[in-house]
Amino acid sequence: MNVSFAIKSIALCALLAGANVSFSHVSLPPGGAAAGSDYEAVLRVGHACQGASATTGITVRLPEGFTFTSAQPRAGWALATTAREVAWKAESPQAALADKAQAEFVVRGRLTDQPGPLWFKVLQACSGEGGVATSVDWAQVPVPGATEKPAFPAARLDVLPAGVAPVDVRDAWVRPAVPGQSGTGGFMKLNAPSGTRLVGVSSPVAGVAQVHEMKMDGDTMRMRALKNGLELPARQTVELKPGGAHLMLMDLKQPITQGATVPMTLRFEDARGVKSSLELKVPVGAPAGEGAPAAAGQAHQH
Ligand SMILES: [Cu+2]
Repeated sequence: MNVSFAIKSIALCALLAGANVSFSHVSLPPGGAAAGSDYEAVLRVGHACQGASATTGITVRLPEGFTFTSAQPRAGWALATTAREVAWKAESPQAALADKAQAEFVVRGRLTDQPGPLWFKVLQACSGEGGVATSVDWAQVPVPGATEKPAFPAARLDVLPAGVAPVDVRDAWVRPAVPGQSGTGGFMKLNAPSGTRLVGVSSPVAGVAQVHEMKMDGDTMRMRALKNGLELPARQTVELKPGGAHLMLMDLKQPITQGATVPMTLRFEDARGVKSSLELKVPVGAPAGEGAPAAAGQAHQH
């Protein structure tokens, strides 16, 4: 495996902070999915077309590299599918999705063996003032190297090479440690689109690294290693934070100074026993901002 491919960098993606989790367009959960795997594309719609009062239709054009198997029906909506397109249409104005309501439209299929980004293009049909029909085509694919974000981006899925964990990591940081201090903590937000378990951590700066939890022992709060790892339920953000579960770096081999970065490897194992890992470069010091991705798909290397 190409190492630079697997290393997910914070700095490269800082400019995109928050863009992936925004509900301002039709999107897929960040974090990606393994090449060759069965994948449930959960397209999130967070609002109607601009100026419209309701969403009345969603049509997804499936990308090459995604082999359709099924789509989730929606009560009150007609569902029409072909190998390349899935369309939901509200059967009545009452069934339409109100402007601010959030909804998920689910397509299942199998992913290509080829790593790289896949783009799901989504036509959102809406109804506006007096029932006037409008639509937005979320179909723009960003041009590599372009600094400007497209106004109507297609929903992106990062197909990850074998061994790279389909887990989104944000707001990662390591607490500074002065010379002589034996240990410090690492903190971040983890989100696994299909669910997995964080089973281990390692770093060249630490002789020993563990996943820790905080537990009451009598009336004292103590930390201890999580023997079976930390469960990451599908599409739920699990926060490693001071006072809670965290990454423990012990037997430090160097001072951990503010502004430096700490390389670390997170190891995961999913319910089927498939192992994967993520290479991170985590900044030392408090997180720079909300939502900064520490791990983004390889194609995030804009
Ligand atoms: Cu600890």
